Amino acid sequence: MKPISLIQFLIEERRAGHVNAELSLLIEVVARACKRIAVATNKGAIGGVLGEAGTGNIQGEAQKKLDVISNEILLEANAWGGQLAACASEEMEDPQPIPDMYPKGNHLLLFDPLDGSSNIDVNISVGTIFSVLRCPDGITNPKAEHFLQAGTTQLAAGYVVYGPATVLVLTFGHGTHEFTLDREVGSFILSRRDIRIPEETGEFAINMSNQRHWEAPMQRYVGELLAGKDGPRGRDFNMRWVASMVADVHRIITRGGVFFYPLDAKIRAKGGKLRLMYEANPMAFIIEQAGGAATTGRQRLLELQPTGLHQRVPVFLGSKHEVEVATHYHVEADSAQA
Ligand code: AFP
Repeated sequence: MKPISLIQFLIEERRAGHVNAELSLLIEVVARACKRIAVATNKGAIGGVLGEAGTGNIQGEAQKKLDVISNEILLEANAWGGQLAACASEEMEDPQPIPDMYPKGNHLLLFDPLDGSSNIDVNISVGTIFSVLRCPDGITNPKAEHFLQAGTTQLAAGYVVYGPATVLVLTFGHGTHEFTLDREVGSFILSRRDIRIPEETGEFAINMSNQRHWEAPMQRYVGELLAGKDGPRGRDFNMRWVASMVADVHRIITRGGVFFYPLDAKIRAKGGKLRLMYEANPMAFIIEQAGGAATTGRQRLLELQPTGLHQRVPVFLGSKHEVEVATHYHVEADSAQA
């Protein structure tokens, strides 16, 4: 079969009425920016891009040089295209308006430019996560409040994983599709259409070092997985944990599994570890469109009404059955306490 490039795929999606011209152009621009980030990450030590930038982001986390470079690449690529009203990023406190010299569009773009960047210096996969929203009608200079839309309103979401291959996974709400970067040709080529995540799985991902801080229902759920064949679940489970959410999610998109970043006593005051607007929501959209489930442990992630641009939430996502079991344990424990 003849390879289908991302551009061809986007034209097909336009013809099918799944995207308009503006949104399809926006995705092309984001994909092009991600190719530049792939080049920068691939250079590694010889590109002089590894190590700390010596600055902190809005969350008070140390920024890597590649966090700053990736953020600039995405901002610069998206400023002039005419599809956006503003961008928001993990690396910036407030949304960045589109400079007055460029035309403005009616979309809002949110991104985590380099997720898992603490892994970059040890040559483990990292990635970019993005989400596209519609700019509310009549708003020409969007502020943070205009981005605070529930995940169900996302027009598109995607991630790019910079691993042994550079892979883009994308949804417009009509299935989840994967594209692999052909480095010689310089194009993303459709490698899997309409991905389906198996509903059952024997593989889970969680940072076990936080176990003593978890809530009782999480202790119960993971305790049962660890008990294996002899426990109440009657089967053995295997654990995988990369600590780059993009890489962990990509494994789930490829062979099933579940990923948890639950609430724990250490992070309770912050609301969770992962960011709702540019990590949890886009991943939840991608996972649901592939037949998986995504919750906060208590409710469907995509239905959560955001209260802040950098809001953090607990995240449970992946193969439907396991997400449902873990969520059920939390809901049941809450109602027993009520
Ligand atoms: P960084 O981008 O700072 O490396 O954070 C990555 C991340 O947000 C997510 O990709 C991982 O799942 C999670 O943090 C791992 O965090 P812990 O090591 O604190 O469990």
